[in-house]
Amino acid sequence: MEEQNSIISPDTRRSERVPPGQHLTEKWPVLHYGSASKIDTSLWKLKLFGLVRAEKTISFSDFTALPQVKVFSDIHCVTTWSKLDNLWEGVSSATIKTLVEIKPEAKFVIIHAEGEFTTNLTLEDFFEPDVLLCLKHNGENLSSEHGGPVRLIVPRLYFWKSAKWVTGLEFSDKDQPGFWESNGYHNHGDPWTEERYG
Ligand SMILES: Nc1nc2c(c(=O)[nH]1)N[C@H]1C(S)=C(S)[C@@H](COP(=O)(O)O)O[C@H]1N2
Ligand SMILES: [Mo]
Repeated sequence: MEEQNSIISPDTRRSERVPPGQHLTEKWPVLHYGSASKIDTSLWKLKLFGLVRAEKTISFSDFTALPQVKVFSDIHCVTTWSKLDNLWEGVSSATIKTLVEIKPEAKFVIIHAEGEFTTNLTLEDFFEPDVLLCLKHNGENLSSEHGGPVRLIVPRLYFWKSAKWVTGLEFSDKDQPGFWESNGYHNHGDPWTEERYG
């Protein structure tokens, strides 16, 4: 599964790959608040807004024409399951930086998803080289229950930061705790130090 031209998420190289309090699963559970969104790719758009020089909206066909990367990473869900050896494919957060000019006051990105769901990241966490807006998992298009057509993948943090059905990225000078962060989860979510609950 691990391929030569992939970005290898550094946590997959740890001698103990499973963070404290986690256990392994082979299956890929489906978890989200509310019902899964079915999104027609002809209607899907990604809005880049907030503290940027000029806001931009990208269609699905323009999005899929952007350079693609592969990222090899593990999943760690705060509900204690971990799933190793995932190969993701999509658009790196680094590519987003080439599409809009982010103002220097911006320190955070608020990820917006279908159904008013949001989650928050520092720009530092968002621009780690293994973060991507993902289209495929292990060679197959993401199913709608797993967040297709486009979800975020943030390999170094608990999986609730990996928003499904992403529709927008808002650059901000203020941190804005999102859905799970406002409902008891930690604001950051490092699995290695068990930043589980706020
Ligand atoms: N839009 C949206 N994305 C979301 C969530 C959600 O409720 N809504 N839940 C998060 C949580 S808590 C987890 S564990 C993962 C689960 O992703 P999966 O169903 O693909 O395993 O999605 C994350 N992304
Ligand atoms: Mo979760």
